Amino acid sequence: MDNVCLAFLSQQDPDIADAIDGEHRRQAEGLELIPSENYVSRAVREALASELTNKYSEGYPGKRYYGGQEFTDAVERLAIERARQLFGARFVNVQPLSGAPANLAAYMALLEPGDTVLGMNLAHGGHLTHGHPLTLPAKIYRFVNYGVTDRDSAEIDYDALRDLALRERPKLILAGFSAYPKHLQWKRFKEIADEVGAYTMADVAHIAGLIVAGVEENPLAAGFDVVTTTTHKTLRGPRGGLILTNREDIAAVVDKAVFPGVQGGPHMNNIAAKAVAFLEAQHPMFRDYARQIVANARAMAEVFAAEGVRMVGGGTENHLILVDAMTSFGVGGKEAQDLLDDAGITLNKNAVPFDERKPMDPSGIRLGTPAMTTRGMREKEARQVAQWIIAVLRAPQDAQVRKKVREEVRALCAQFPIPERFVPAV
Ligand code: DSN
Repeated sequence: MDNVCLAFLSQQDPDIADAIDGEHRRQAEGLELIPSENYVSRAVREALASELTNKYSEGYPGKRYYGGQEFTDAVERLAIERARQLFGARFVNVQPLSGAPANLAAYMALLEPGDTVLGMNLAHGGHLTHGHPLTLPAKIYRFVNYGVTDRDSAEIDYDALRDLALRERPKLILAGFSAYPKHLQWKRFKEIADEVGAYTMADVAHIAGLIVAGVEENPLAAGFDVVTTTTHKTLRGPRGGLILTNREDIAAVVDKAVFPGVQGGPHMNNIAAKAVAFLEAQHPMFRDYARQIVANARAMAEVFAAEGVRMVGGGTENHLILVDAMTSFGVGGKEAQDLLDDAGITLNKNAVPFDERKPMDPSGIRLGTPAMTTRGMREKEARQVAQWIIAVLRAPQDAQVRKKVREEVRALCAQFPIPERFVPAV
């Protein structure tokens, strides 16, 4: 067993222990390029595995329904205070279990059933929870989609968004993405929302780590009413969510929406792990990591551009790249994902704007640099990874190419082991 933390589990439940050990090895030996994934520190995992998982703590610090809260209150207060400092927010709710419940609670706080929301089209880089018809929010509220200008520039069409807002008179304008390689223009969103009297909400799940490091602009500084995020992407914490606001009136309704509106007892082990990750993110080393994420993504994009690979928007301004695999290599997104998996490189298939293929087998692949940057890889390695991707996708029939890349990937990963800690011990 490679994973030294499974002493009890391996004796009691070898099946689960073996599966976890396999995942441990997969992560250690493979190159992780899914832009929403990362590695947490050992300290975060210790908090996650702690006795706090045993405790029920419905309510908020100082206002719980059950007894025995002296330590849970301390944990949640620390998590709130650290998140406030990190994001420059007056009010933070640290209880959302992940991004989807955070968004649902934010909608519940701001909207009445039937209200209109403008959210970015999933097919243009938005997110399922921003109004996809299969989701609960879309059954409660009336979502109208906006998108990008055209196939090539792939910039949000802010003029069309303004026209849509004037026509639809939304109660809320939502900015955020899961596959968009450009900066969001928070001020444009805010101006349009102000013109029609709408609330502004930013879902910064992908770029939260870049925001707290000052690499991306903070929508709260642009006057946004509410910001939601996950904690496990660039922010490099445990799986979880957050809701932030500078408005006291909104903070009060957000707290009621999270509990009892959407959730029951908070997962206190998870909140402790968030607090640990926030302390790590306050360290100056986190800023270096965030800057390097963007530098690595640019280095990869430069190789793709030089080799004539088509990227949505022509490159990247953040941590992620959308490659049009179909146009560039004649290989669909699903096949590209599988071929690269076979070569030890994990990323995900993804639609490109105005994609003519189906969502389950779109034209694109989405890749990002947060996890490889956490391992300490820099531009030189990023350029090498881009060359490997090109080599595999240019030779889809050639298993020898994939075998060679897999061996080289494993050798590179051995040189850059997943770190156990990101900040010095105190
Ligand atoms: N599944 C996440 C992502 O990969 O972007 C978003 O929820």
